[in-house]
Amino acid sequence: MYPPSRKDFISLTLSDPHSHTYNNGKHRRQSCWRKWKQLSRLQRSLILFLLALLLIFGLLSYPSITEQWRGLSDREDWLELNDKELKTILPGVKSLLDGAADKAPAPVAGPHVEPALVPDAGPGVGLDAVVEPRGPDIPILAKPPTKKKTFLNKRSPPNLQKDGNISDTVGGEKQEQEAIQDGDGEEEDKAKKIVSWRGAMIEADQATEPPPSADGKEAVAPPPPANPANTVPLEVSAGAVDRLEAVRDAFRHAWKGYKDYAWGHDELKPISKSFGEWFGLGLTLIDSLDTMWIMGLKEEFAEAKNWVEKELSFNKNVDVNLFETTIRVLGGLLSTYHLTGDQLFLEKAKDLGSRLMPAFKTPSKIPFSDVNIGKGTAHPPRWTSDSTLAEVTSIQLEFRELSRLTQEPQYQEVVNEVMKLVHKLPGKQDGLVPMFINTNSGQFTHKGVFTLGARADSYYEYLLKQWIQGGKTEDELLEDYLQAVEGVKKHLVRQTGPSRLTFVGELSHNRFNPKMDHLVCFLPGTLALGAHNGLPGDHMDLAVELIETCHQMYKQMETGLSPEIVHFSLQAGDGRDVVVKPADRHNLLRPETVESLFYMYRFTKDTKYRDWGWDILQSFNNYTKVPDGGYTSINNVRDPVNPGPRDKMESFFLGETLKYLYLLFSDDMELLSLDKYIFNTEAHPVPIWPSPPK
Ligand code: DMJ
Repeated sequence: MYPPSRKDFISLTLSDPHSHTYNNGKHRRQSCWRKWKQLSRLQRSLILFLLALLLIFGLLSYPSITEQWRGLSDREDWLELNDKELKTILPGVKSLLDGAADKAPAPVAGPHVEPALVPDAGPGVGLDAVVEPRGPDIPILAKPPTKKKTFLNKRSPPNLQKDGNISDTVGGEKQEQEAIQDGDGEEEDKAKKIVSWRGAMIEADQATEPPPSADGKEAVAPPPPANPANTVPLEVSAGAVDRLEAVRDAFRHAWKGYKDYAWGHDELKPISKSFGEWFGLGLTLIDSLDTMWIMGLKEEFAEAKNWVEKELSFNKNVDVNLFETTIRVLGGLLSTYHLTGDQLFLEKAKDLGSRLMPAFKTPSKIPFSDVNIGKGTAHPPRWTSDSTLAEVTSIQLEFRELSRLTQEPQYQEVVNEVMKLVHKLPGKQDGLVPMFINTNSGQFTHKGVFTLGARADSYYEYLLKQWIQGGKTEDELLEDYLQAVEGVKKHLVRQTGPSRLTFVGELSHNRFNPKMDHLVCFLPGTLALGAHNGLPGDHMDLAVELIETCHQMYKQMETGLSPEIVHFSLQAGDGRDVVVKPADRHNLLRPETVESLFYMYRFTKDTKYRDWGWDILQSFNNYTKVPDGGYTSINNVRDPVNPGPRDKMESFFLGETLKYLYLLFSDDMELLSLDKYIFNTEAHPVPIWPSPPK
């Protein structure tokens, strides 16, 4: 008898050849199953456990692997474009702009109201004198991948919220790590529009002031790539590039964004390709007028002038800030009038000046902060009857010049009155002034706190500049300035422990705080200007030390851009000199350091100041230039991979920052000679009045 055949064997050998694969698989499954059954229970458990582990690991690592690949390809895009840009700017044409200065004589007028109804300088810095070589205007930053321009319902994508390892406090990683962990998991503002730039997601309507991280928490950037060289800004051989042309290119790029997306409005929002309105006065356009004239940008200037002629009206029901409107708009119109000789700008300045006058109708004659230029009413901020000290003492250059030009004394009278009151006021400490003054009582408030930064800065600047503007005849101004510089040296100047960097801190009820705003970097330039005008030589020594510190505030940051505020280490053992807190890491494209570099170069001719300015321009191009036009303020100067665009281009970037860079690189010392012009605090030059005959 034949033993009964085994079914599986029979089916295997007699099956249709076309079903081979299937049956073979079945056979394999069956034989695997038999093998599995032959294993001990322990062996089976071990295998199952290993398989489960593999499955979990695979699921977890999938998103990060794909993300890494996506990030890598983005970075390759940037590098490719950086390379292209370098190639296009290296053979830059030597600009003939330096020869464009006007050598016309300064206005004839005394320090008080003197007739000057005709433009004193004529077409001061003539556009016609300028040959305009144009290089290609290729943005250094590449376009972000379009797939990231999207609407998301979270503040930032998951990969931006943890994992950061960039330290803010140089040498203080722990604090940063805590902030990183605390900042995790926010899900607010779900409906807000999110836009992407350079791999980062931001809200389209971010405000100017520090990011919403009241307690120092904020979303964290992804870790830097393994090879940091990939993200470090590419070096350009300084001598090989025409620096003036590079600044003009930067201006054109900024202007393009403004023209395309914000024409006639106050500020460009370059990421969302929209605009922001503050007073509705075309702030950026007016702030830019004299910069365009100085740079010889004829077409751009003509278009802007046309807008001023046809569109700019001050007859509108709008509350404006007296200080900001004075330094940006009134100052911009006055300087453009002086440079061009075009009556249009003086007429506009007169109209605006008269509309600002209601601000001075207060019990104390200290002006209110806000004026409605349509209704002719003025008021303090809603929460206080105080005005900011810097604001009421940094409108004088402009109002005094308006009186000189119009022969109407009222403008000069109201601002001189403010200076007289502040001169006599108790509450100063060795020439240092508190930050607030009450519009009812005319007294200082919040006494005992002293800073050269926000809310006080330009008080000191305008003491010196008014004295120079007025032909160095107004002794009280000089007295107050000299006393203040002594007060600064006595109470606020210190050196860091590690590298002996000189800085200006703050004083709060006799306690020293080693904190310095970037705004304070106007001081080296002002001190140098004073020394140039015959004030003590040690002012210049201090200027030299302070500008080195301001330079370090840029140099020591990963992006080469300064944060808004730094703290300095006082102990030698602290390791690093500069400490940056998480809430202070933003950069608003501010001008103060390049402003001081300009003064320092003019007075010393030391080319290191130009090189420092060049480095700053490179960093602006590397980290704040937006591909389709404009530059943006950023959230984090410590993170070159994700600087965190804030979607705002401040008007002073065109009015001041780029103008001072241009003047820094120009070899023509008569281009707005510092012996003929005084720059207001928004970089708008007005003439120095000649001394009255003796
Ligand atoms: C400008 O408006 C002026 O320079 C002002 O004096 C300070 N703030 C900005 C620039 O930082």
